[in-house]
Amino acid sequence: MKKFIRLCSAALILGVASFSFAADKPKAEAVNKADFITTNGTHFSLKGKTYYVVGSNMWYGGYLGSASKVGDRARLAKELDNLKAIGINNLRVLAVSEKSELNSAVHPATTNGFDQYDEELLAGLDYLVAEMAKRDMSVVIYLNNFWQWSGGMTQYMGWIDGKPVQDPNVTNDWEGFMAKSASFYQSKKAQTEWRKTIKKIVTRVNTVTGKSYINDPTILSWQLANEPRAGNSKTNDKEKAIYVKWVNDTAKYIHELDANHMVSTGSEGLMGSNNDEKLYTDAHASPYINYLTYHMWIRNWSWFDQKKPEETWDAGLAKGTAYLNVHIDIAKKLNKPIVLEEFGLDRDMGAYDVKSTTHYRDKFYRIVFDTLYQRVKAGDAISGYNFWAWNGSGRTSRENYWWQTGDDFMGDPPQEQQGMYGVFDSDISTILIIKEYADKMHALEK
Ligand code: IFL
Repeated sequence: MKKFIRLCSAALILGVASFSFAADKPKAEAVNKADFITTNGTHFSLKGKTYYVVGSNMWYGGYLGSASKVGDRARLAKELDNLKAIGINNLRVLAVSEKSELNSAVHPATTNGFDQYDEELLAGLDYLVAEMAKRDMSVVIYLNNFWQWSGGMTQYMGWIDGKPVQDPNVTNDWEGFMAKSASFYQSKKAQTEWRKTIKKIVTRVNTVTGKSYINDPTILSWQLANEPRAGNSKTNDKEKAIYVKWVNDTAKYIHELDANHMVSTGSEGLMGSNNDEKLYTDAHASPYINYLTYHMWIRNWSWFDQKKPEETWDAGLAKGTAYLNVHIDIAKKLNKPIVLEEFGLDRDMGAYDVKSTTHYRDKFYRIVFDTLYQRVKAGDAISGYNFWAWNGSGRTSRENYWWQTGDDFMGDPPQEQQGMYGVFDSDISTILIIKEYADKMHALEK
């Protein structure tokens, strides 16, 4: 008992004490609050300095970290080293996937049904977090997906209905799919089951480091989901209110489990909020949401046509930069930071091949980086970005570019052609632009 009290006192002197009760033995973890990234008005702060997210998306990081046959730890180390070398300090990754019947969803999944976890695959996330910590990188971990490529919300609903999720499929029934996905917020059963998964992940003890996730400063924030939307294009006020309440209540729940980390939504911004500024603002005004997120997709949103680049570039880019700026102003009104946590563009003429050129993508990356950098320099609410996505050394040999189980994981998820938006390690011109702006952003960390 005396020893236990001494441990408590030591931990309290360092900052916060918390205890895990593995094998009935309380284990004290020394936690220094100052090691965690927090908000300071419209900026992130770490150890007295402003912290900028200079990041990429790599949803499959936990997959690579797994010791199972789908994992590839040597590749993970290489990807992290390469990203670190070009100035990337943050990754946005998927925590869990739900087993789906759809080919366009990743297989295997970490979750095979309610309470059925593939522990070996889940431990891949532990390995990833441990490897990122070694490289002084931070991670944003999302706990669900509005889209079907990782099972996600529709898979929860499929388990509840007891039917395979075939229809509505995002590729053949866009509106129907979104309505089904958003029905997740209203299902008591889905929310109860999902909270069990949230608790399992958030209160997890890392099997590699022995450290509780709650006490690990590598985690920048828990994120509710990838691109949650209130519903489809016909979402009504009642559904919007349900969504805002879901954001608030889930974020509150996560903060109750974990007092150390920030919580974010994963929202695309206005385009994922029915172009309704009130909806977007209400969701991010929650006291439990620490910063705003947004995404920018000029081709997905038909502002730019990759097959008619010259004709559509100017107008597309004008809309894109206006979109970048308007969200930064919304963040200022809420006095919170904002992160552009996804953006991307096709290779030239919509090619997927690793050898095809990236003239327009390079121009696009430069404009996005520069727009944000100028606003960072001006002291505005923008706190960084994650490009979508890092393919690194992943390659496909499929003639149709569609992912099949066992293929290399890429930043392009199985719902999309492999090579569509991801940056390969051979895309030198793009990588040089990423590095140029990463260096500029890091130079502003004071
Ligand atoms: O792959 C997509 C991903 O699901 C996402 N946003 C857009 C990406 C590219 O279409 O979150």
